[in-house]
Amino acid sequence: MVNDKLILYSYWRSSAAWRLRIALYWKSLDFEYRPVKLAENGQQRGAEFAKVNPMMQVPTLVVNDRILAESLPIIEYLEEAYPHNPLLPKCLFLRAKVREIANIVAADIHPIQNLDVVVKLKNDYGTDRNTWAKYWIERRFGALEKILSNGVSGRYAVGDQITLADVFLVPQAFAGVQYGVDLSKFPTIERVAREASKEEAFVKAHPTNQPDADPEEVSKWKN
Ligand SMILES: N[C@@H](CCC(=O)N[C@@H](CS)C(=O)NCC(=O)O)C(=O)O
Repeated sequence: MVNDKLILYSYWRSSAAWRLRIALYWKSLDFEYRPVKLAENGQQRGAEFAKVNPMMQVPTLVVNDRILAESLPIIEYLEEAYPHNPLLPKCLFLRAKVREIANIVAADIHPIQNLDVVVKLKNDYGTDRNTWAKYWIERRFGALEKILSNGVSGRYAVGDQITLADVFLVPQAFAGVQYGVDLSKFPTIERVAREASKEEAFVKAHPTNQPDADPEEVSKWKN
């Protein structure tokens, strides 16, 4: 396990890859970073990467020549393979709660605003990407805010320890801001995301700190 060779296919701006980077840094695991330049017809659609991941998405993690995709199961794999610095609480109820929050982000928010979806909407139906994404993120954040503020969150999303819930929430909150979401409408989400973002693993995993980050793009970002 300790000698596992890990290769991460990532893109600096990808919020799904950002989740996995946080988990890798949180567990202090060494990995090789391989950038995949995502764009409407980007490198993810090329024959070479499609062989690595037929879903043509990042993140993808190669573990000793064997390929894993999908951020949530990959992080669950890391959690089981490397139990130190856990990202799931011991209490079974809270473990389920953490997974509930991660799953809301992974299954019910992120896919609706993913690149291939918004490109199809724009090209076939003329839908404005920002209006669409902002609507869905705000709608789901409304629910998530109620879940978190109902005795679930502490210093972080679930209680006072960093968990998978923060790993998923922080990149999604950031993506929301880029799409024009006003986080002050969701004070618990804003507070816990801000708090978790201060942790070293979250700082290292931040898009701006990746080797493929594009400073010109960064200068256009909303804070
Ligand atoms: N469910 C996947 C989602 C992965 C995903 O959609 N990644 C995006 C970047 S955030 C991607 O690679 N998009 C490529 C595209 O839409 O063409 C996961 O959790 O890993």
